Amino acid sequence: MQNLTSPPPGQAAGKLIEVLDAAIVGAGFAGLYMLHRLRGLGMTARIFEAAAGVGGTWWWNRYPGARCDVESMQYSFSFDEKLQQEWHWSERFAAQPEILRYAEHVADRFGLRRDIRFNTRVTAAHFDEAVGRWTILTDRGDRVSARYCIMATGCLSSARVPDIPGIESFRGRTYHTGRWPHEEVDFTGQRVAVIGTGSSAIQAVPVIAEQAAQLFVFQRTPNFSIPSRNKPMDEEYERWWKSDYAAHRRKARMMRTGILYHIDERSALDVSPEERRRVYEERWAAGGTAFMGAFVDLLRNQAANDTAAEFVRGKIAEIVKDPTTAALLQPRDHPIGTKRICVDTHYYETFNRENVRLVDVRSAPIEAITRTGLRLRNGAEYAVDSIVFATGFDAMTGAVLAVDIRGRSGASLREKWAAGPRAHLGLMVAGFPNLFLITGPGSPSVLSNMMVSIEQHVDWLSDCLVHMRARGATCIEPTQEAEDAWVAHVAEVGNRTLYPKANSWYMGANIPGKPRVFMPYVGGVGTYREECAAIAAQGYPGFRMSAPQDAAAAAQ
Ligand code: FAD
Ligand code: N01
Repeated sequence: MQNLTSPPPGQAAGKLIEVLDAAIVGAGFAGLYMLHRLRGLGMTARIFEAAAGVGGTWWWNRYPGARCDVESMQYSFSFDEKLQQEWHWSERFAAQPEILRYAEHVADRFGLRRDIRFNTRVTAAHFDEAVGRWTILTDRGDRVSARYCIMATGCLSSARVPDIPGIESFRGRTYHTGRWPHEEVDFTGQRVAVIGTGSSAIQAVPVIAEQAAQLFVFQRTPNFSIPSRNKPMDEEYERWWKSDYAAHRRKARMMRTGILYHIDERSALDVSPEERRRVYEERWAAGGTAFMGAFVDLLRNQAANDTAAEFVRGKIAEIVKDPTTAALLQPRDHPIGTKRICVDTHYYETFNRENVRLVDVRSAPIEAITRTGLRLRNGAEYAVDSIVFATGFDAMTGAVLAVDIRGRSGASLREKWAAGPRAHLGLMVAGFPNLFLITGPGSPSVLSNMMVSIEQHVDWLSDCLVHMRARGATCIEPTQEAEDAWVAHVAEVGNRTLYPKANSWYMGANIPGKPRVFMPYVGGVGTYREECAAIAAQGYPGFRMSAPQDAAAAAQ
């Protein structure tokens, strides 16, 4: 058992720098709002953030073309009416610098920075049953004692570079989209390789193609992408949102994805081929992820899904002039939408440029990175000046498990999650009292407008802490039965969809050795919100609450 005066096994002692009500790990949107709410409850709280600034995703992902794909009027906080009225977004889908400015504005507006310790990575969090507190260690050798430990570490913050032999021998520059440098990167005149064709590459490729002398896009698996139809913010549209922001947000919170857009309640199979085409054309012309709302059963019924997939494959064939390249770009290995649907600005058109070449690394994988470029298994060599890894993240669990988290009796979260993540409501883990996960696995998280999901988790948790305080409780933990039932429910709902058919990062399939489990909750943001609200209204069944003196007893 760990106490405040002895460090966890294997860790340097470090000085006890402070005693807090709550330690928050991460200063992205989740951490920022969490800190704001906890302060409002009169708690002492501090954020520990590995980066030098706030913004999380938007601090790290500075690659060319990075922007959101949930409309900015919705991809923003709703908790403060003045904030949402006063902030003006310049585009339908804001670019990374503007979203980062927004995060910085929020931090300044609510005076959050004074309680954030930047350039500080949390390495371990160990629960001390004797006192019902967490001991948190950082890479600066600090030791912090906190009643509550809140992981706001992000679902897509653990950047991943594949294990390709020879990376260290490359003489040019290498970049990862999720760890982009802060100084401007200029590819003018360069031969550039982009590895990967997920959302990040699909945004970056058209912009890099405009600079580079030659761009090679190394594709293993093609993805479906819908044009964003991004444009400067329409004043009338902005006025409409702001005319009754609160009411529009309320509706969005009850939508399946937490995004206010029209979902056609018909089956794709119940309409004529002409009507189906008309609907798809309309959605394609409007742009964005709302394409997947064209019919209600696109993610449940393979035949329905095939109609949408075939429509997009047809569009790719229309746009891309070279038939071999077009065929390579057409996804055929997964139902549309079962990997995160991508949203682009002229992605497919980019392959009509003279200086851009698609390289199929499905048939001939990248065998090695050499001093001068890349070599494929078929012996082909590509000499380049820069390599951009658009190779994604150890999603949903990577950042949490990078921290050595130990609960009751020193049990390790890594061990508990060895066969896949287990958390009640995606929020709390049995055996790990007072540890909270914001948008954790088993919650709608990455299948939703993350701002909506972040606010919902932070609000639920804040209300829960108020409830506990009113009852003199300082310790909360889900029961094993409740956790098991929720994990089973998440799997059951997931299995009713087409999602498990794809080798996606939702399934952990992008990380060698990661258990193949569909991690997010696909039951819908509105349904999930109602479930969480009902649990709170009923006095938190499925959770055990206790005071410090009986915290240890509660475990027995
Ligand atoms: P993050 O923003 O990831 O912040 C987590 C923070 O925790 C990071 O700053 C990280 O440095 C820090 N951290 C992690 N581990 C530690 C540690 N051990 N110690 C200290 N600090 C730590 N979602 C949408 O809903 N709509 C979009 O349009 C959208 N676009 C996206 C575009 C890109 C390029 C990416 C990568 C993701 C996008 N997302 C989008 C998902 C996005 O991650 C979320 O919307 C949201 O920004 C997550 O906020 P967060 O605070 O939960 O996590
Ligand atoms: O990462 P990804 P991402 N050789 O995992 C390839 C959000 N996001 O950063 O599919 C060759 O999707 C890999 O190939 P394969 C969004 O949620 C949003 O692009 O494994 N290729 C794949 O093509 C998104 O889903 C936006 O065969 C290799 C790519 O790398 C999530 O972040 C923008 C390889 C990784 O794609 C992650 O997106 C950006 C290898 N050895 C991100 N290893 C918006 O638009 C990997 N790949 C809002």
